[in-house]
Amino acid sequence: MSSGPPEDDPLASAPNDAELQDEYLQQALLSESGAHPRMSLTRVHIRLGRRFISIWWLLAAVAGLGVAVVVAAKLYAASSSGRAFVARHVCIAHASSAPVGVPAFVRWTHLLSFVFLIMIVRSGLQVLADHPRLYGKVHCTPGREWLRFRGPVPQDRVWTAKDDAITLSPLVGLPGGRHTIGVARHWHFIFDMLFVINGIAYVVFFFATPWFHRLLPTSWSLFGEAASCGVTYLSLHLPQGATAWVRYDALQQLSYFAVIFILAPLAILTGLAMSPALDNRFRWYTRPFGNRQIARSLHFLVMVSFVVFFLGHMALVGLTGLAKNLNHITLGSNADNLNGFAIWLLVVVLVIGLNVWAVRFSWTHTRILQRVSNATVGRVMDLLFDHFAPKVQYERKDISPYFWPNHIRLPEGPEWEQLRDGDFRDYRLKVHGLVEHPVELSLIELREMAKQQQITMHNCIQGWSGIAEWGGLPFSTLIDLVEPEPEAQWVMFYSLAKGGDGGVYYDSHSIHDLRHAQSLLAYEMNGERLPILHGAPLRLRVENQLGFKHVKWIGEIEFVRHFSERFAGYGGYQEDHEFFGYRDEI
Ligand SMILES: Nc1nc2c(c(=O)[nH]1)N[C@H]1C(S)=C(S)[C@@H](COP(=O)(O)O)O[C@H]1N2
Ligand SMILES: [Mo]
Repeated sequence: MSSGPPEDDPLASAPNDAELQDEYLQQALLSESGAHPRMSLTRVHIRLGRRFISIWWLLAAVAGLGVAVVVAAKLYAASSSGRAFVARHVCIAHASSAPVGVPAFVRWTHLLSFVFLIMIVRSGLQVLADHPRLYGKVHCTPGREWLRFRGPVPQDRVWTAKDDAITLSPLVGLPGGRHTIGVARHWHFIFDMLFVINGIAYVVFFFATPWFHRLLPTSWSLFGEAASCGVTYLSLHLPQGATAWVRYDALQQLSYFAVIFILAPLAILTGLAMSPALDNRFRWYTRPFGNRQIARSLHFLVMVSFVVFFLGHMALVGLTGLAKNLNHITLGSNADNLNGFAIWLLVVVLVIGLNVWAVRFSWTHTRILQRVSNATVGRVMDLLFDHFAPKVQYERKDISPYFWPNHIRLPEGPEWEQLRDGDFRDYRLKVHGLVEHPVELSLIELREMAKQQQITMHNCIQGWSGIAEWGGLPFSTLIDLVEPEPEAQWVMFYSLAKGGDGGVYYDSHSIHDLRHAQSLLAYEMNGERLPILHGAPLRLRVENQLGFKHVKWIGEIEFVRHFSERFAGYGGYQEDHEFFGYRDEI
């Protein structure tokens, strides 16, 4: 019986981070080609019924609507009823207890949320580029997406989700390149955590000080006043009266309130709704957002709303007295000098510097970024998510009509061909390592042991998902059969296929996760024999983890003390080669 990983994989003996990083960089920065187009507005199409039309038409329609609204507002504002409405609802509310000025706390949290959001949006776009389609239903059927950033899915060949990923310029995405979702997620989650901490600090301050008088809507009249502001702004005038130093106008108050107390929480909640650990355990949590795909679409629309708000906010800051406004928000002074403007310029330069540094760091210190993320984000995920055993079951009617295939390489070579051509009669699953009873099991033996069926949602890290029925051997039965030794805490799954850069595709799971009722060695999909495309003869299901950890074409299983003993030591092929997080439950 062999011990250790199969094959003479060079990485098994000499894991070399520098080489892996180099390979990663080369792959990710492969120049744009037909198969890997760049994300650009020109390629974005939105679906109208059965047809996809260019996003430019939508933008033109929005611009046309904007002009029409301005004309209507101008006509209304000039009419007697419009004048009466604006006079009756005073745009600048007279909240008497609101504090004057901008406290240091608000200025700092404002600055930090700006910096964090830039990083979050840029890395989020990079994540989006890895599956550049957005769906309005639970299924991810090609042609049924409502928004796409590249052309239709080719029908004449197998087209995996990896094939579908597009390239992003580092000017737009963090870190830029193609299929750099692992690194993008590290930045995304690190800055998410900072954003949340900053947000919590702000909310505490908000309710602990009189500052809440500035923003909290406490009377219905505010909406009439905001409408009056709207008529004024849209007819291209500025409201007269007190400045933001003393109080916000009603529209400003409502929009700031909405951004902080509606948009930001929605960003967090819709983001969490994409987690397999949450979705496959607490369906009630995802349900208000519909499902993972709708949550993903909403997450995107929240991002668009932030960007639109940001542009409008900047424009109005400029139009309503740039120098003073910037003094308010940077220095907390009401002076008319250019000090605030100078500080603003400095911040812009520093933020650009931060982004240039982050892109460079992503490529020169990829492993360090991954380790920092594992030690922070990974730890938090362990603490928050790890004890949730997946248990959600869907019904037959929920099964997805289309299930994306995903891999870079199928198994190959004469041994594989022999197995495949023999209908896997000669297939033997080898289970070894730190166990009392190592075994080799044929498919027939596996089928005879115990069978479980489950209808679950598969969550790919790239963004797509699919519901399918899986039938196979509950992993706990295998654990009981082989009796792991006490020091065995992790289980390695070695595929018969290689990964994209060569070397055995593998991943690892804790025995804790594998004892969950929904951890399965599957040989059936949707009531039929598992197709080769989806991992025949045997593939893994561990429903609280992302798809890349569900190894297909399993050849060997090894019980070990810790995954760090194998290959480069980060827990799996994608963790070693693509710098993914060490267990991705979100
Ligand atoms: N051997 C092997 N297993 C693999 C992969 C792979 O590339 N090689 N891709 C993983 C990824 S990223 C996903 S999302 C799922 C996809 O499973 P599917 O092809 O059945 O959809 O398989 C996982 N298992
Ligand atoms: Mo995946």
